[in-house]
Amino acid sequence: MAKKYYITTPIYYPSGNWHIGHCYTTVICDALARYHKQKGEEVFFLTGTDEHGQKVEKEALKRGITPREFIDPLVSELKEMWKLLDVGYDRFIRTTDEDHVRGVQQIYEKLYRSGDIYKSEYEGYYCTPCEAFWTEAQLKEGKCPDCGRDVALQKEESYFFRLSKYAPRILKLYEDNPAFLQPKSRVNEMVNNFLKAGLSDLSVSRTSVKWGVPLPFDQKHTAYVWIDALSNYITALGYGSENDGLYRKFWPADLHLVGKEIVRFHAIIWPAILMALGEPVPQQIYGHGWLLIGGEKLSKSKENARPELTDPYELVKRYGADAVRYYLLREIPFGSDGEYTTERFLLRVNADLANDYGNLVSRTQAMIVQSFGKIPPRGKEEGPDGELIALASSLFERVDADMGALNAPDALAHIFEVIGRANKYIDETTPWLLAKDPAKRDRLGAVLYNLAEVVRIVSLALRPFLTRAPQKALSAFGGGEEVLSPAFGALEEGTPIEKLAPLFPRLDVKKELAEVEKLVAALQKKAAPPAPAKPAEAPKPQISFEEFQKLELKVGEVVACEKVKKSEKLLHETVKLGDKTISVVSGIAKFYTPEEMVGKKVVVVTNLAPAKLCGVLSEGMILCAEDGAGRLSLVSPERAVECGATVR
Ligand code: ME8
Repeated sequence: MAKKYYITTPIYYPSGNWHIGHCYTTVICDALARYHKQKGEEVFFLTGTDEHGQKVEKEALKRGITPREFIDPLVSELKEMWKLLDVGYDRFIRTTDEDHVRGVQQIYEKLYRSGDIYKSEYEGYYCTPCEAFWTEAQLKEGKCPDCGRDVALQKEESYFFRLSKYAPRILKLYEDNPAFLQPKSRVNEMVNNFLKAGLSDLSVSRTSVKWGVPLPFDQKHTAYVWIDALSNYITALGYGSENDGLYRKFWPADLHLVGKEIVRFHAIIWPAILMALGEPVPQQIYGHGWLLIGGEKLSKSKENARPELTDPYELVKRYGADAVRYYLLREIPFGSDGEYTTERFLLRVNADLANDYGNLVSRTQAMIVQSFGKIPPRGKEEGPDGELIALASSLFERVDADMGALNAPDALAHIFEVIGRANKYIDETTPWLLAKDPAKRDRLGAVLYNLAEVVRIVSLALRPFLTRAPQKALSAFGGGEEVLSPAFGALEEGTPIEKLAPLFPRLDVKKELAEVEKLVAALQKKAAPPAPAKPAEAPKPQISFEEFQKLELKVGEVVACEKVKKSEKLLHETVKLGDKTISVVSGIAKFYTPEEMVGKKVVVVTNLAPAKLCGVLSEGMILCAEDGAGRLSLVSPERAVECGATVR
């Protein structure tokens, strides 16, 4: 029976603005999947999108559209990106897919019944961009310790998962099975930063987020997005359904490849959930490093001011899928971060693909076509032949060891070692001189045969990494079965051979850099058009009277007001509402001075979840009207009314 191999990428947030950093995890997974397929294994490669949660809900609301209307075009863009990069997944799961939603509900139901999920109340801080909960002690200067952005204080009824119960088993899993979490440094991070201190139970449901999977046993709660998202690895295979053949065949996964910032969710929460379900844990979780720009993680907000071309669509359009894949798979030492520059990209692609590989293929095939028209006889070995043949013959063994360690950069380095040796062999054996001497025709044949075999073997070895050029190089060898043999010498004498157009254009890197800089400037201009007038707001979706009634609006009086330190926009007001006062932070410092505010009667939303803004607690929102130029004006009752009066 064929060995099976189940590999997954994380499922992507439909954030848009896709950049080359986003492609990293998925291109590596694709190369691994292709590698295992080439070895004859039965592979299942899963990717998809993580579509629920507060982030999407808020973005859609901001635009006055439904979450689905917001997400669908972004999902199409992502799929288009994978198509351009020749990413050949077996399933693209969306967490809005019906079978996934049912699967998540099954998981919650099972955990609730077994007592691993219980009802309580959540109070803590939430980072919406990371969709992560934090305690006050975990915050860094009041901000999210992962991304440094603002967090909101939240208090609500919630179901909890008994994560604390599983901490000892997770520690034991790391000890007994060092392969489970790689690279090793991530184990130390997990143990020292989280497990050592013991784990708290995890809030796994929300009442304030509507855009999520409703819990089967309590419909006013939706599933916490990370539990929803992690479950995709098993729901995609039919876990919990009648149709669970794929699950029985492929689970446990051989590899969850993820960026290092989400190792915590995969290496702590996910195995605990699986343990609670009584299912096996994945064989391995690998936390890879990041593509950096200027020393920081490449992300859509940071790339802007630089002349780097980070847009995958443009990169593929200009340099081809092979170039982008090659850069990602070769340049960044596996497990570490790597700085991305367009110059490094161009130099890498030009030196390795155009000069070394492309040149070897076209020189070899052109010389054979010119001198023999087909594959010459192998001839006898002499001079440097033995060394070249030995290196090429043992290539698959080295690549296999590298890929077993998931190390694509080393595998490619080994392939390019053979390519480099073959180019040197051409200089040593000078076939163009041999061709001039009829007495040396046998030797010429032997040299060209060896080169043809090296071209064939390296192209075969490159196939999982580059999807276009190696295939073209291989198809020039007549297309017989022997073309796919890993053995040196499999190519038969007399095999017809075609002359190929150059596989990669040679680039003038300096000229190209200047062109790219212009392109980036044009892209940035397009991305940020001048915005003189505020665009008309899209109408918000209709709400029912019941929904409106959920808002608690009251008249209040500002009894004290001061500027919020370190902020140009914020004022901190103390607002009297009947016999109590609340603390409110508002973004109106540009339009009112603190002195002007004191004594003003205002309308306040008083049942908004409390949040901390620049470290100051805000327990409500003062309503303002905004004019066409973005100026704010307080909304006040027209006649005198007492503080605390209800606005309806
Ligand atoms: O984290 N360098 O999704 P995501 C390398 N939905 N990799 C990068 C990168 C960079 N500069 N920027 C992003 C999520 N990535 C969750 C996953 S799984 C159950 C839920 C990688 O869209 C990142 O590390 O933020 C991750 O592997 C992938 O892009 C998707 O990230």
